[in-house]
Amino acid sequence: MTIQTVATKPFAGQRPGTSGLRKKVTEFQQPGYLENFVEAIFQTLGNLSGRTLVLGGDGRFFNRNAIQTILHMAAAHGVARMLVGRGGILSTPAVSCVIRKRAAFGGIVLSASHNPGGPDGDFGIKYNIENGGPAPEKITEAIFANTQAISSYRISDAPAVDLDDVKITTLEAMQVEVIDPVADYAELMGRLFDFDAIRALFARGFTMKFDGMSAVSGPYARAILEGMLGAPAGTVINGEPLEDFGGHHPDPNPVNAAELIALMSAPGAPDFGAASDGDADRNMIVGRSIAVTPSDSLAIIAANARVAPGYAAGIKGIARSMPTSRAADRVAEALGIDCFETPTGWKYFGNLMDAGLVTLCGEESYGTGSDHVREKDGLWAVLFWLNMLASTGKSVEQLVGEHWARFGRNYYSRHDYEAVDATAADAMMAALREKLPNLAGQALGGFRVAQADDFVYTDPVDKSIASRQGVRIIMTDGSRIVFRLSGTGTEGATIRVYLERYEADPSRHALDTQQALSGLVAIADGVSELHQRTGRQAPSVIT
Ligand code: VG1
Ligand code: CO
Repeated sequence: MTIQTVATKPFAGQRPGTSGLRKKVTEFQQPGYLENFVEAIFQTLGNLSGRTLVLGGDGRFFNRNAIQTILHMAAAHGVARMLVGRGGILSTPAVSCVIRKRAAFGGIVLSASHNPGGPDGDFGIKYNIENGGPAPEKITEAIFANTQAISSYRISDAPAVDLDDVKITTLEAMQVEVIDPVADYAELMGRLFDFDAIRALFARGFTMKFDGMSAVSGPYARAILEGMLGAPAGTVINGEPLEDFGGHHPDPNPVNAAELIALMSAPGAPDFGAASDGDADRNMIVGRSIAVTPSDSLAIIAANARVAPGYAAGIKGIARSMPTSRAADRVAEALGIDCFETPTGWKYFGNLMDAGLVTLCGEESYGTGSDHVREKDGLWAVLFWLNMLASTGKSVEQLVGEHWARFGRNYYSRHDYEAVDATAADAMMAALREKLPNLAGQALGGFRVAQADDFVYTDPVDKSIASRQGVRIIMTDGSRIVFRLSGTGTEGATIRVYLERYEADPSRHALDTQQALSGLVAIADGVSELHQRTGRQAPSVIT
């Protein structure tokens, strides 16, 4: 067994997006493509002797091949020890948890998250640093630069490593420790939440369905909900991770999880419903006939955080991505704590959490989490809701209704236009940016523009600047329209239009969301000329 140096060439377009490098599986299957990116990671990290790295993925097609390649390259780069989830499986929050708990140097996460899997689907890879969170831009840019300069990679030619049993083996001089993918994570959850209260809730006959969408959250949900918390068998549906996610689109929203939504409005519906995404970092919370918007979920968790033992001392601050609704801002104000507004993508929350400025973070895209790890965490959010339901004895509908009555309701929706011609999308954004200086002060369809800009973020901790993070039009009454292009799509461009309107009056809290936002939708279309420019008459997905 020897270490080989293999000649290769740089590949175009290996620039990581919102959440690492995501491409079609067929692109990753090109000889040298994955190796190029992994070599670039190792070159960026420098001397790895004595270091431990964590490795695992969401189990999608190509996961096992990629794990073997990465292990063999890690051995060739002098990594001392690799911790790998059994079967190559680790959810994104579990990687973050293991990095922190075992004081690893970093980790490699294999996932394209909510993007479809299978031979015709997507694959993805990203590097997480020693705080357990996604590498900051400084590192991802260095990795990208290395992918452009590479002419060879190093890899061991040793036979494949057996990953199906929890045990320690060696590959060249490197130790490979196969770990139980669930154990560390489950232990952490048990410390954060009142498992006794949740167990008692299930023992009283409380019913729930958790939709694993045939992705990686299934084993975690089964072990914790059905195993540790005593929920009846069958509580977790679609709980077996499949390489193609059983054809599901593992992006938990009311459109993709239509089966769960239907179940929750049918006669005899369970008390509580939840779903997670491909790599288990997202969550959808559903009550009887109500899907909780992620922005509201963040705000409600923040307002009730003290019920959970891990948050009994209160929360230090909240951070939300810019397009996320301002529901959490009102809670922060009431609690007398800060609410930070960051660009889209979890990597921007890391510094705030490390500096002790925030405890809770959230994104409108069904992502919620806290400083227990440095990734968003789907099952964590579900357990938080269970803890709130158990401790208050209230239903999801009650918790949401009472929250709106106290803080007002932020009507919120995201309209996605997927697989749009990239040139048309870029032209639309460029034209919008040009209009911005003239929008302030203008009256638009019953609203008046207070501020129109392209969001620039200055990290309060390291002062790094991220610009062009989304065009926003903010009205004098606090309503907002935000436009940005997705950084995770793999086909053409995806335009996201985010719409928000605040309503303080409780007698107007039961409006249909799309109706409540229709005025803003018309303004968004008028200002952006989206329909003319893209030839699309309606969004591909409304959430
Ligand atoms: C999307 C979401 C963003 C999220 C990102 C990664 O990014 O909008 O909020 O952080 O996915 O989530 P974009 O650039 O397509 O809008 V995941 O579950 O893919 O790690
Ligand atoms: Co995800």
